Amino acid sequence: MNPRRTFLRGAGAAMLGAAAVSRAGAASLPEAPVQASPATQPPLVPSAGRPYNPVVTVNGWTLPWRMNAGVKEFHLVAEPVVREMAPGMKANLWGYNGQSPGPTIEAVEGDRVRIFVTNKLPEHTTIHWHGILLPSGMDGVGGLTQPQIPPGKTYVYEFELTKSGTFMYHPHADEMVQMAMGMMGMFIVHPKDPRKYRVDRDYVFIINAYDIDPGSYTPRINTMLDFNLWSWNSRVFPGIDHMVARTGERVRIRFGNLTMTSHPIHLHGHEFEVTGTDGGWVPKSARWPEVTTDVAVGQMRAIEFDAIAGDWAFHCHKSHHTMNAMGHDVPTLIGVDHRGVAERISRLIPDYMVMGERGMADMGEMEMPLPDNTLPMMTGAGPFGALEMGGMFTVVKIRDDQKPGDYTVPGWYTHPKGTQAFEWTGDLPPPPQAAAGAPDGRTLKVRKPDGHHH
Ligand SMILES: [Cu+2]
Repeated sequence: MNPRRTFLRGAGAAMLGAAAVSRAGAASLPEAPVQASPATQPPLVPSAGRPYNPVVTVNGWTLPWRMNAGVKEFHLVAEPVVREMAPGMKANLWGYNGQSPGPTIEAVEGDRVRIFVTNKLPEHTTIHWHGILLPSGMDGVGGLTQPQIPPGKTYVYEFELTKSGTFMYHPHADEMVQMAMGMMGMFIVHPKDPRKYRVDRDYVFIINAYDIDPGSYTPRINTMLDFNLWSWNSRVFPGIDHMVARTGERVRIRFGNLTMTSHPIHLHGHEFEVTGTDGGWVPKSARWPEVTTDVAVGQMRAIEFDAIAGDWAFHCHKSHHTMNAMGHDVPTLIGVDHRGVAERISRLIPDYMVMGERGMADMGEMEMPLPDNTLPMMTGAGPFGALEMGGMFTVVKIRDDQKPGDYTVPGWYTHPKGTQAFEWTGDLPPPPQAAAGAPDGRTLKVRKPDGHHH
C-alpha cells in the first residue's frame, strides 16, 4: 500500500479520537451534488433529521444534505452554467451546482445548518440569506459582514433557523452582474411541527429576468429595466413545467422575486389566499381572497387554494412578461393598410414581412425565420390552437383522478359536456338600434338621479 495513504488513514483515526473538533467539523467537505437536467425533480423526502413535507421546485431541484453531529450540512458551488431556458434556447449563466437558479435549500425550524460555499466563478462572491434571521456575521454582505470569497476559495456559513417560511439566497457581491447572470435560489424553512401549515402540494420557484439579445447566449449585465426574457426559475414559456394537483387538494405555490420590477401573479379559476409573506405566515384572520397578488422586488409570497378540476392558466399579469424576446420595439400597425407599401418594400428587401396589421396574434402561429438560439415572441400549442404566450406563463392541471403524491403531468383537460365555450351558428338578433332624430343619427338618453328622462 502507498505509504502516504497509510499515513492519512492513521491521521483520520487519530482525529476521530479527538472529542472537540473545529467548528466546521473534522470531516471533509460535504459532497456538492450537480444537477444536469432543467426538468422539475421529484420532492426530496428527508431521510434523517426532523420530518417535513418537502416542496417541489418548478424546473428545479432540492440540494441534498448530510447530517454531521446534529448539524445539516450543505455544499453550494458558485459556477458558470449552461441553462436551457426553453427547448431550443440555452443561456450562458452563472448559478450553483450545475443550474441557474441554484437548488432549493430545505431545512426545518430549529435546525442548525452549515452551508459550505465554494467559489468557482472568475470573480469574488458571497451569499446573503434573504429574509432569514441570523447573526450579522452570517448575513453574507461582502465587505460589510465578511471578506469577499475569492475565486477558488470556500467559506462556511453556520446558523440556526429560528422560524419557518419562504426565503431566498443570492450574492451580495457585484450584485448587479451576479444577479443579472442568474445567481439566486430559494430557501424553504419548514415548520417544526409538520402538521402545521400542512398542504397536499407545495410548489416553489424564483422569479427572474434576463436580457439576452436574439441569437446570443450571454445576458447583458447592465440592463436596468428593459429585460426581454421574463422567467420563472430561469425558464420561459413554453419551457415552464405544468403544475399538477388532484381535485380538492390544498395546493401552495411559493415564489420570490429577484427581478427589477414587480409581478402581479394571477391564477385562473380559483380564489387563493396569501398565506406567507417575507416575514413568515399570515394569521388566518388577516387573509383575504385574491385572484392576483403582486410580488414586489425582493419579496416572497406563498399562495394557497383548494384545487378545482381544469386546465388553468397561471401567469404574470403584465402582458409584456408573457412574451419572449423581440416583441417590445414593434410599432403599432393595427388598422394600417399596407397594401402597395409591402409590395414596394419587397422589391428592395425580398424577405420583408408585415407584422401586426390585424393585431399580433398571427405571430403565435407564424413560421418566421429566427436567429439561432432565439425563441418566438409568442408561441406554444394548446389543444385548440396556438397559445400566443411566452415568458412567465404555465398551466396548473387539476384532475379528479390525479393520484395523491403523483407529479406525472396529465394530458389536456377533457371539459365535461356543456361546460366549454362554442361557436354560435344560429341566427343573431338584430343589434339594438338608436332612434333616429338627433343630427348625427344618435340619441343620448341620460337618466338623472331623480329618475326623470331628459
Ligand atoms: Cu411580471
